[in-house]
Amino acid sequence: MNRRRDRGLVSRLIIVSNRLPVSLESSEDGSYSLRQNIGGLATAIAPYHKAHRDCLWIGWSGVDPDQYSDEELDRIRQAYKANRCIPIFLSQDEINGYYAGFSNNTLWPLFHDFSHEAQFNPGEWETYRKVNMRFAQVIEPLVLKGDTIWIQDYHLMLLPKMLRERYPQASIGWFLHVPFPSAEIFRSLPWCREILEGVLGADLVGFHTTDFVMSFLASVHRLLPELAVDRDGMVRMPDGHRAAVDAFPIGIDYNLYARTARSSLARAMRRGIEESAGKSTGHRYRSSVAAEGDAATEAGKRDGAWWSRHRLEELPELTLAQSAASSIGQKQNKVIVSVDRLDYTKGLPERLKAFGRMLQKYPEWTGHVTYYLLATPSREDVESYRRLKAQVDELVGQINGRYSLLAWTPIHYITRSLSIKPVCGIYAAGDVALVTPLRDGMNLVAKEYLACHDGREGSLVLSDMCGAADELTDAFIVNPYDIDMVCEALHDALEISPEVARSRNIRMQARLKVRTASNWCMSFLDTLRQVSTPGMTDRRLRMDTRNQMVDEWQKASNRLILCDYDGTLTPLVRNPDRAKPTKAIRQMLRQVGSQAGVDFYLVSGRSHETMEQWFSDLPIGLIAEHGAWSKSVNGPDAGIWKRAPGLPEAESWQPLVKPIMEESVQRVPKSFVEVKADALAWHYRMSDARLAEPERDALSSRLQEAVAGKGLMVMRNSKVLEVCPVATSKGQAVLPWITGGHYDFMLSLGDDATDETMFAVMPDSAWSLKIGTGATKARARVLGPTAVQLLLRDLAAGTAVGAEPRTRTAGVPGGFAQGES
Ligand code: ADQ
Repeated sequence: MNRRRDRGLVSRLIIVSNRLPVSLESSEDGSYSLRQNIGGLATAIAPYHKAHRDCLWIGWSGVDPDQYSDEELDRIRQAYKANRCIPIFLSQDEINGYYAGFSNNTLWPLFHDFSHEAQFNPGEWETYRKVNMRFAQVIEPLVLKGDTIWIQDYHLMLLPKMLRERYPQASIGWFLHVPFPSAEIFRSLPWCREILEGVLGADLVGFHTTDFVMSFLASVHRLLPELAVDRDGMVRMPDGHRAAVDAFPIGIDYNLYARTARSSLARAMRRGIEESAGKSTGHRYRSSVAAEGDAATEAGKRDGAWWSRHRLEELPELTLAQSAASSIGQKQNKVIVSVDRLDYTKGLPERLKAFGRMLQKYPEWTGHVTYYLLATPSREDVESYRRLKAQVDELVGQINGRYSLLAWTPIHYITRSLSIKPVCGIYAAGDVALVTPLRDGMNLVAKEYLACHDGREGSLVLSDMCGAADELTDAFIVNPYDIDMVCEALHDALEISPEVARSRNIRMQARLKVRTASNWCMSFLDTLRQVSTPGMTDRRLRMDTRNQMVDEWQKASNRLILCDYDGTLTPLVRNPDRAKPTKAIRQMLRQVGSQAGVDFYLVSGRSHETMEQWFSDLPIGLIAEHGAWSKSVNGPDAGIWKRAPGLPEAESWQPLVKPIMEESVQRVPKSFVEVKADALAWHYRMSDARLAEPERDALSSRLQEAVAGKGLMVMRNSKVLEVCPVATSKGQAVLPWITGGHYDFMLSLGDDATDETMFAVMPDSAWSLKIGTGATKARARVLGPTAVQLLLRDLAAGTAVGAEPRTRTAGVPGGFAQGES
């Protein structure tokens, strides 16, 4: 029975993922508690879940129900419920078919381009379908009208359609954390059409990168040719529902990693690593390496010892020891780090071979570079994973056996699972991080490493087969299959000067600080709301267009932003005085306005006195009263309020118009008149619309009559009726800036009819963004102030980033240092 209840329009979020963000721990007294899981997904969404008291999270508990009595299971449910989590219990057969089987043995390899590892087992597919149905059945009684449901990852690809059939009006999002393969690979899956149709039950289908979006749409085009993709990039389903497909690159909690790297435990770990790598202790380590070098030289000369039967070149160990000794004092000791789950997608054997090749090709690194390899085994019951573990063990053994000195071992191989503090200690100790997956949706390790090097040097060698490479363009980008290329990049990364490494990091870190996990979460949910709102999909600002805008912004030298305030930068509120800028908005305006080559203007209908009071201390220009007043941010008139020429004097008309408006104030409770230097506005946002709207129409006619022939006009805006001089409009006011030829990037943003006058005068090459519904001349549309704030923060970080297009290291003339000097 459908027990869906009506809760009005309040939107509550239900998150659905394979695993819950918390794991069960039982104590000796028989009670149960829950521990927060670490990992990208849990870290990204858990803060939203915690902050919203009515947000629910549904997922597999990891608890085997056969191990517990009914009473114990009830207590476990209660423990989860206290954390607003609803556990799903799966039997061993279900886990084998749905999780270990179809998810991990079919979808995981296929989606990571390892089709040769993929198994196509109809029984496992059937269990996958049944478990997706189980999820739908658990969710069903919990869904209320107006709820938003956000489903995560490849384990639950059939669920969006199952829920759509139950709730045609629900707002459903689905996000894939791993790559989406090419149509050629995807179509080899016998159930590929069902999977696509399952996912397309969502209103918003999200991926990490625009490349994955394109692969997905290519599969839709090829496998479901009957479905049309409309000009807004939405897939039309036969039931009339439309699914938007877009990219949302996930971030990390930057401050958490930067802070944890500074914790005493992480600092102690870092010191320990540096000492054992011979970075800081120096003396004993050096004397041992030197002694071993001497011994090698000695060995070459003496007769009678066992090695005398060999020529030196047959015993490279001896020359290595000499080489290690000879580079003492010339080579600073360095640490390489990597942190992985032991999975074939992570490229561990290839990476180890590249490290081995570097020691062979550049023997001066012998004794002077230590690789800390944290690789925790996973899925050990699967044969291919066991084989991988054996291969990695063997490679580590070979390299260590071949190159070790008495006081130095090239690879420290750690297979334990470590918690966040030691992991941050390892990251912080690394002069170089070697992050070379053969395929990865995003890869958070690369981002975490950079956060642990906040504001300081430390080089990143990064595979271009992961989503992170799209954003971290200042890294040493490599093809992880190309052993020589990784070897060279590693050598270059070790040799790079600290100043250059630091400046590269600062650019990447500026971006990571803005594109955080919580901003990713906000951005996905904001877009989901937008695509679920009628009238909001037309000209939606998609990720590819947004990227194009950011790209043009970065290439420009002189940038102009013209931004409305109420309803654009900040939400519309019932009492206009309450729209005072928050600390976060002021901070953002300061950040954007203080960038070199950026002029930011707030273009508002508010009085210039209010604008002065709220914003005069910020490095931005102000245009007030729809253009009647303006204050430049630079030039000879910078900081001086100027009144537009030729306006009728306020004393000549305000005494006549104000009493007419005040009559309406008498008739409509909670409405009021705002007096500006060159305008009068009747506000009725706080009033009952049934009373206010007929009065607005009547007042509008009375005002039209009263101001006829006086050079004044009556403007109708969102819950405001305003009288102002004909000669003023935002469009008129911004003309001097946009026609001056000074700016090579221009962006205007606004939400109402007054802003349309601005959009109308923008040149074709400029950007314009409409906030909210309604006909518009703007180039693109976003939902509301949240999207505007995220975009402006991103642009501000982009100015700091100034990233070059992504290039693989080798094969580029001048190598990676190009453009650096
Ligand atoms: P994962 O496959 O989990 O995520 P990744 O993005 O690298 O891959 O995140 C791994 C997380 O686990 C990181 O937070 C890392 O610190 C931690 N970790 C890894 N190995 C560890 C070890 N040996 N010990 C302790 N901690 C370890 C999936 C996709 C990714 C995508 C994320 C988020 O496969 O491509 O980036 O989701 O969407």
